[in-house]
Amino acid sequence: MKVQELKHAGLKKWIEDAVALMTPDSVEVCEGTQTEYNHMIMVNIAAGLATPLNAGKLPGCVLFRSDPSDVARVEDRTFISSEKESDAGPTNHWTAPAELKKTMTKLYKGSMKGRTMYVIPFSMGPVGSDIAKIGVEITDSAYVVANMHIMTRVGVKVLDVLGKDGFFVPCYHSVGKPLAEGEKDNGVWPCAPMADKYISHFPETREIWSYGSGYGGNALLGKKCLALRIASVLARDEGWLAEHMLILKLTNPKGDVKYVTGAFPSACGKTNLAMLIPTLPGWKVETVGDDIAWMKFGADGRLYAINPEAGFFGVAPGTNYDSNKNAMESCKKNSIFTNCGLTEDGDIWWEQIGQGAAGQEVIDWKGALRPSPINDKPVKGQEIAHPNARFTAPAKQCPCVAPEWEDPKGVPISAFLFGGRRPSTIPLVNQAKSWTHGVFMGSITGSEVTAAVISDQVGQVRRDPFAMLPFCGYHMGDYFKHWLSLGKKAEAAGKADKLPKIFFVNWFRKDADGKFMWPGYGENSRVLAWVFDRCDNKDNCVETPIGNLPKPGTIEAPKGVSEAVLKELCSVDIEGWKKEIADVRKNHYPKFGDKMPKELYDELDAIEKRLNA
Ligand code: GTP
Ligand code: SPV
Ligand code: MN
Repeated sequence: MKVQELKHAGLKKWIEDAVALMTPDSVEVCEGTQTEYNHMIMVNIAAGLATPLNAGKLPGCVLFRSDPSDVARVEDRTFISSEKESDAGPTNHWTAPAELKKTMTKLYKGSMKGRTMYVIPFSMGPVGSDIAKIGVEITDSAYVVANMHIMTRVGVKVLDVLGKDGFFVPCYHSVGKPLAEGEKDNGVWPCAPMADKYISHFPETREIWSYGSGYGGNALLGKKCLALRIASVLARDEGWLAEHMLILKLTNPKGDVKYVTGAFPSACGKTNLAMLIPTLPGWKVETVGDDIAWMKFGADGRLYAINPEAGFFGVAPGTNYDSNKNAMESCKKNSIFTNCGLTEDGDIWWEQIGQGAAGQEVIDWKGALRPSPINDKPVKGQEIAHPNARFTAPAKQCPCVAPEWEDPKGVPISAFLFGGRRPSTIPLVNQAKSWTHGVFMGSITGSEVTAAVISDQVGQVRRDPFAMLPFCGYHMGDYFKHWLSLGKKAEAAGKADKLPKIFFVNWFRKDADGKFMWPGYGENSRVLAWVFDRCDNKDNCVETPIGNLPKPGTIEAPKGVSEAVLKELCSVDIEGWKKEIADVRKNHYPKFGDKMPKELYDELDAIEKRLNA
């Protein structure tokens, strides 16, 4: 479709201005059809950027290899550019909007030369739903267009909802690699050097400007940029929640249903939990979402969640038929693989995929030919797939997707889980004593940093409040206040009992040999079942200084876990917790200065007192 055919004058003007600035060779407005998707894939194959995979094994699938400098989110190059620095807060990078726009305008000048500008109208959330938000991304990357087709709802149907003057979040994206006359990509992933990469958000004007990266959350702007950073600001202003949370439907053996969300930092198990196959007989998990939840209060006082996305951008390494069969099934057709290994017969391969490569040589994510891996164990620094290699798969292909996953009303949430990779101290599961205590738990969430982000902190524990550290579009202290205010509002309305119950979980405790003490994956259903019963106030917990822990016997030890280990996982490490509390008091809360809510300091004092009693 041509720009001239657009009915929305504001949208047309915005595109025309971008064309004048970025000077692409041509412009195309995306219609969202299958033909268009196929064309995008063909364009990428012709440019040498995509390799078609074995159509017998993986029909409709392709593999991309990105530039080694462009393999994950770049937090150091991500900006929250509010008018006032104090509104971005201490955990975000900030530059004044006028200055940042000046710098980026220079970069955008002529940045699409030799390329096509694609205009992608997209809806986060089912098209036309009250909760959905519309964005329009302009991009010079056919890889981005193909991924957005899977991850969001794209095209004419979105323009219809937008009408002549509807609101949309304008999103600029350029890979920052203009082509000279006659120049082609020729198999080289286009992007700009690190120092020129910018992932910028202007919360007041609800704009996103991204430059220099073609990868994941840096470039698919509906996901982290719109659905979390901009949406968290909208949510604060409008009284709802935009969170880095999976959404799952849990059914017990009697057929009773509860919906649970979970906020774990990047690459800490959201996709896996959302698609879990319970080892506990009679229990069932179905997927509503695997990464982001938007939640609004219903008239009944309950929080209703929708998944704003339409696909999964999932971590490939570690995914196999034992750990996550449903993810493997989701991406076996019509999917895009990025930075995975390629076998001689056109199959994908990655570390911990379940087996070696059956004698076949493989091409690694950097394009080098490697001897056949005899097993699937990762060798640090020598990985065949990049540790943040990903699959992009349509959610509707997931065998366990819940029938109501696209219900525009959303699903009523009974429990929130917070968690992260914590090798010590933090128990398997712990229920908050109150909403405020739950907000406290969310606020002190920490995790070992994973390969989902380019950082020199990988492997070290850092605080990642609510798993939103890289995704909160405003001051984190104000964000804590927003969470507290929802509890107060519910209380004032006499509906505090309708709020979700809050839990902290940890699948990643390690023993003295550095081995995981809990098998995780399907065995996490034991914890989900305990949470389910907690929501019904069953007599299955003991009160402790840090919260409600499982009563002995209410979680049965899975195979390979001794009673002693289970006991250790479900008890309070008093000395460890004293250190935890001291660290929060000294190194974490003071970061937020006078924006740090007093209620959370009160919780800290109360826990400290109970630990010392
Ligand atoms: P993002 O997409 O980055 O937000 O990640 P995510 O939170 O969805 O994480 P995901 O489920 O993709 O898991 C990331 C990695 O953790 C994978 O390699 C998984 O195999 C591994 N993992 C997930 N769940 C568990 C678990 O219960 N135990 C252990 N040991 N590893 C897990
Ligand atoms: C994450 O890092 O939390 C992701 C991957 O889900 S990305 O979309 O690249 O942000
Ligand atoms: Mn994520």
